[in-house]
Amino acid sequence: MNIGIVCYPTFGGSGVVATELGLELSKRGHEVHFITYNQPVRLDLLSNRVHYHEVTVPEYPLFHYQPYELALSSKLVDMVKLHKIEILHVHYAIPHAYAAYMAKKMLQEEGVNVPIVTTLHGTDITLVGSHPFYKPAVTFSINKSDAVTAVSKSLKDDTLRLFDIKNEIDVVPNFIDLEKYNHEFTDCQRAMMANDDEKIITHISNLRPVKRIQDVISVFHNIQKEIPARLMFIGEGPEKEKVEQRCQELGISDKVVFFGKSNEIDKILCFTDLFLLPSKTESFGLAALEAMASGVPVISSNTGGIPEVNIHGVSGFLSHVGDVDDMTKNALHILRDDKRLETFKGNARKESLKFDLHNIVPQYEAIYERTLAKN
Ligand code: GMT
Repeated sequence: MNIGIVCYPTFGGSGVVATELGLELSKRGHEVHFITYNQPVRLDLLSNRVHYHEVTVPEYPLFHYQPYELALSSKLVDMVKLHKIEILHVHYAIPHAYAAYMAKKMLQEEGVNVPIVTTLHGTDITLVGSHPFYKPAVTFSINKSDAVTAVSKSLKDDTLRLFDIKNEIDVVPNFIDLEKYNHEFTDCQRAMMANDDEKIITHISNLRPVKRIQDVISVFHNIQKEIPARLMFIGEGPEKEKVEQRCQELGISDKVVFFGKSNEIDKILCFTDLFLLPSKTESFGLAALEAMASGVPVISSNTGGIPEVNIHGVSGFLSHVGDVDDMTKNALHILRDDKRLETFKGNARKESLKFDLHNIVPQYEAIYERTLAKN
């Protein structure tokens, strides 16, 4: 198939999933065209079956807001015609599903039919999309898509609860390239980061309020009172400064490292003992899955789709949102006993196998085939 993929090209989970999907589809013999405003961060391998087409939005002083949707839909029209793209897979409803529908309508005028598959990722539904300012457009775009997928059962339920949806929604969970997180061959630089007796705890996110980074600090603060430990933060975002300041106030700055944005999280996860994800809401929790694939147990909140990934008492533990004491108790339960820690590490890796990209990517292929057959 000749597939067009539209996504946010950033470090966010939706962009990562879209990029990894495109790369795997190309390995499976499909032609893949990424259409977005920057080269996706994990798209470092351009091959003869992977293409990137940049959407540029000319700046014009009349516009208070530059019309990205318009530029995107025009680019989609051009690229579908030029490269004979058969199907468009858009990740994140806002504004991608809307722009793709406009492109589809324009193409129909020229006798070209291109079906649209929309994948819902989370904040496009739970945080942003259901806002009254966007809701009619998001509802319309989902209903007009030729196929709709959600990354967890929880997100599907949220979508049906928050919007008036007439379309079927298939649940296709996020996936992971397990090879990439197989640390047997990684040169794991643990000694550079911590002493042998210290446990390493990691958090990865875009450090936005929804991630409840203050809870990460509170849990870590409690842990390091009991056992020697260090905390690694990966990512950039609006909460970072507040968190740095809080670390100073608590006198733990020397035990906390901020790595910023990184494309090599596997190299940090390889020496991590425990992953913290106390989010307020999370449709899936790709970062938790990446940790588990690296054999890292997860202490998380029990919100949204996280319980579909992190299995309570097996790959880690779940607590109510904001229950820092319970998270601390669970973290110490795992970290205090090396034998138990090894068991949880093994379990985490084992649970991640359910999300092997070789099992999940064919589900998208089947949806493309079904959608093309109907159109
Ligand atoms: O979590 C974020 O803030 C980024 C966001 C995104 O759209 O990139 O992540 C969402 O999609 C990811 C990939 O499907 C999911 O793993 C995340 O759980 C989801 N985030 C939220 O629901 C808050």
